[in-house]
Amino acid sequence: TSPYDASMPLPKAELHLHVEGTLEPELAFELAARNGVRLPYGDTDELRKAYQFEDLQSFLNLYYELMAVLRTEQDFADLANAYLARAAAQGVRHAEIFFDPQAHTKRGVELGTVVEGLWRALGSSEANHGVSTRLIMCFLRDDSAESAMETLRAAEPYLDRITGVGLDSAEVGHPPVKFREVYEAAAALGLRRVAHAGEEGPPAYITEALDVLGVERVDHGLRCMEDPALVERLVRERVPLTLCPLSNVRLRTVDVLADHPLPAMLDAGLMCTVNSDDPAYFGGYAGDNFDAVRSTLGLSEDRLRELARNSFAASFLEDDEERRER
Ligand code: ES4
Ligand code: ZN
Repeated sequence: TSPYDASMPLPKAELHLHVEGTLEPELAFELAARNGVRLPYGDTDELRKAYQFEDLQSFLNLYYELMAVLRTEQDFADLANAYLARAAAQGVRHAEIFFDPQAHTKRGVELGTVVEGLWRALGSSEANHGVSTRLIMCFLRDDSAESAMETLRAAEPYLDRITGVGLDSAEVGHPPVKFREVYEAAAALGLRRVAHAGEEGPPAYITEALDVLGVERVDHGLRCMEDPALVERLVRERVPLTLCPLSNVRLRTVDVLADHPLPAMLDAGLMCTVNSDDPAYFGGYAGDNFDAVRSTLGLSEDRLRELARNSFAASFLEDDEERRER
């Protein structure tokens, strides 16, 4: 019950974070130089000017373009280490980190390079940053189900380091049911399941992610608010939603932060968490998202503590680990 103190950020877990979305312009240019990759931007200022998005797709175009600089294990290690240092400084004690294997394998970067590289950072994160981690492999929903299944099979040698699967990229027109068999196979391998749903897509995609894919959490889930019966179900089943307020503003899912439905969602009894999504692109890491909803949405200290508590409760940490992190 201590008053808010910005010098002591609230301990929290980050549950919705794309590691490729933590690529800051400075690191992008450093890696481009190291790998002899030419970026179509003169410098970091010019690149930053490209960070004005109309919608999810306009962001994804830049997100995939900049991945060209990620080529070696060390690149992925440097990327993840930079994220973990920033996250730790903002009170993140545990991070469940998404990565997009197909975005790399289709450019000729092997899955092993990605996983081994990320693991160089994640494997020593508790010691180096005081942040425990989990890795969640996402399938690109605008690629085929066959490609997703091939990716799952290719990941089998690395499953000791991969906790779960997710579903991301362009949502509309790519309903969860497209990935039914892939998620069944993932479940059979003992993987945890999450999926983006209801970011730009309709509430029906949230229902489908729960019923067809068997997800334990819904990433975003914002548009559930259009369907009162769905809200009631999500409340009753205590389905965690990993919201990303600054992302929603930058991708124009909400007009301005002051209009964000987070307060109404909490009032409805939904199990919300606050996360950063692609912090290098959307103007803030986990603590910045907490600060923004605190100052702009006027959430009480109790609500902020509830959000932090939810983040650990909705994580894939075991109960004993969870108590230690908090
Ligand atoms: C993403 Cl904000 C968002 N939505 C869907 N897919 C993504 N991949 C990276 N960021
Ligand atoms: Zn996301």
